[in-house]
Amino acid sequence: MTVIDTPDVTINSAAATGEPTTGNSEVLAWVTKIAELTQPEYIHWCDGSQSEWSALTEELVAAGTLTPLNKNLRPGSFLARSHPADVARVEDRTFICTEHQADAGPTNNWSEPAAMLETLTPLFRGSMRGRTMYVVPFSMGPVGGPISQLGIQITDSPYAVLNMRIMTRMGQDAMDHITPDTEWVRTVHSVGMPLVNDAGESIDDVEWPCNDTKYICQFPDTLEVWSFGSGYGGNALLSKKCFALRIASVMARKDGWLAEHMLLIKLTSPAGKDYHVAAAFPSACGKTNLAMLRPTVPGWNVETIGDDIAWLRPGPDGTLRAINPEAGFFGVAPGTGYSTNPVAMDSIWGNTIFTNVALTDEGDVWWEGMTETPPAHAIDWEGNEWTPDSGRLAAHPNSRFTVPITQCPTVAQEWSESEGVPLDAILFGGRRATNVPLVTESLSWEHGVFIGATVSSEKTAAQEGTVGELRRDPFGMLPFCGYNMADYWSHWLEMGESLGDKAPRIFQVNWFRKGDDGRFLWPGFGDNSRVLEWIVRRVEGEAEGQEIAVGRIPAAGELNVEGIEIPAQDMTELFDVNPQSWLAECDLTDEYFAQFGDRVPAALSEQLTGLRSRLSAM
Ligand code: SAT
Ligand code: MN
Repeated sequence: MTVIDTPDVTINSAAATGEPTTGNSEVLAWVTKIAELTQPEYIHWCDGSQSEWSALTEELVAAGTLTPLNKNLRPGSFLARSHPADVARVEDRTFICTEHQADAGPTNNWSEPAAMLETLTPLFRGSMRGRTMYVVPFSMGPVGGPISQLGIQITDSPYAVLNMRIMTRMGQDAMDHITPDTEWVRTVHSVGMPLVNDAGESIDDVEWPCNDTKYICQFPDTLEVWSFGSGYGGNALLSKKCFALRIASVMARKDGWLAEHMLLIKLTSPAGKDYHVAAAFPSACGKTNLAMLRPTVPGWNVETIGDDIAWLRPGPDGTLRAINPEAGFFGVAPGTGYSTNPVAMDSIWGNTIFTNVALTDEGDVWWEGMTETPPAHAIDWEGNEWTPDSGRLAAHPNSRFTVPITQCPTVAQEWSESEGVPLDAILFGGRRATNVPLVTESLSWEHGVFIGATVSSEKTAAQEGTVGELRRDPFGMLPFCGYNMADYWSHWLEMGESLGDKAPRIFQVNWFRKGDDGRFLWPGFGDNSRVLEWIVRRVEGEAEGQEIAVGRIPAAGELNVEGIEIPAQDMTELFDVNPQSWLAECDLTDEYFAQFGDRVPAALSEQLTGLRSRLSAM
């Protein structure tokens, strides 16, 4: 084993290496160690350049992993089809590895770190044989910014490298900032399909290599991620959920900030004043749509800063500052069309990687909901002939587009402001047919944290006066919190205390309330700007609101519904609070909290008691 101090020294006896792009001995030693373990044929140090992008896309087109799309219709864009069993995050294969199980908490899969490394080591041993190992330096947030963090991903997936270049600030600038005294996160990813077997014989590659065995492992104590067996999205782009949420949430707790599953927008009022709003929703509740909202209220403007992850940190002036640590969107394709999200449609005009959507005869992409009329013929996401009569979906329901945020026509100029934007309001929401009003302001920070902690979506359509089966997803973070969820609530409470009167206001929103007849009561989409307008007026002290048992709702006439037809009866139902049904929900909250034992902060138990007594007094 040689220590690399000059570019032309090979990194170990087995692997040839490109020129290392750093002199940082810690990085070099780590890369060497991973190369010795995984035994790649070649080591490529990524610089993030356009020529590197071109070379990698050409290579993947030749390998059949990528299909170039019609240059006239979708320039610079590619389609990837994954293995049909490698299409989404694998929550049951995702582990938080800490010494004590209680630190991972009851909502995470847990393993003791040494035991997990014992499991992982034989899997990674030789896992990159015959492949190129890519060293991918990246920054989450503007390089060198006060809220940003650095990382390196080692991967044997060039598809992951391409996506990382869109989703992060990837390349030499990030590497140059990884100095001996900077903290950086080490992430290792292998698709787990070596091209040389134990007998030393070569094996043919496939278009989408992966392994039936999958592990997505976070080691918060050592700031490491190890991911094995999957090439897909959140399993393979380790900057995203693994680092920016699971690892970062632990870093944030230590250092007094917050790593959140939130979109981030800038709102401008008719008076020309700017406001910044972050919103947490569970997956599939419309975060991307809200991030790209086109307001129907005249004079208001919404600009996009982020659609999935926000890092919030108190700034020098004591306000809570927010950045989007990512640089691209990894959006769900199905359901995205000009009628639902024209901004997203205009963002993906080109330079986009599509995964698991359908390919049209013209060489463009298609998915359910992209256009009203499906193409007469296409190749579906599994590579088979498809017509509207096939009785199958053309695109996988979790098919995705990866696109740089700079292509978003509504991107705010502040999207790359390294100091972050000052937050005025935080929104929590789920998909609730019953109980939860269209908008409610929390009565205090503690009450807001209680609302965040009890976020849920209904699994089954509920009947009148009853609550459907609830899937709890506190803060939309259920699969992404890197430590005990109850400790995370305590951290939120402490953040509120230290922010004091500079803390943003907390609101609960629910676009999905249904009437007795099963109809949505609220038009949603662009009309959600009406709710944002009320929220801003509350922040400005221009709207009084009306305090009810569950929080503060708009007083009669305060919600601007000019220009839309909402029957008076529907308006009443949108804000209706049925005490019996809410008390039943309080019992479910009690049951939910019980799994966290005495780690549940007293302030949240008090909030539950307070809510019950307000409901009982109705
Ligand atoms: O696959 S990702 O985790 O990146 C996207 C998602 O599931 O929200
Ligand atoms: Mn997400």
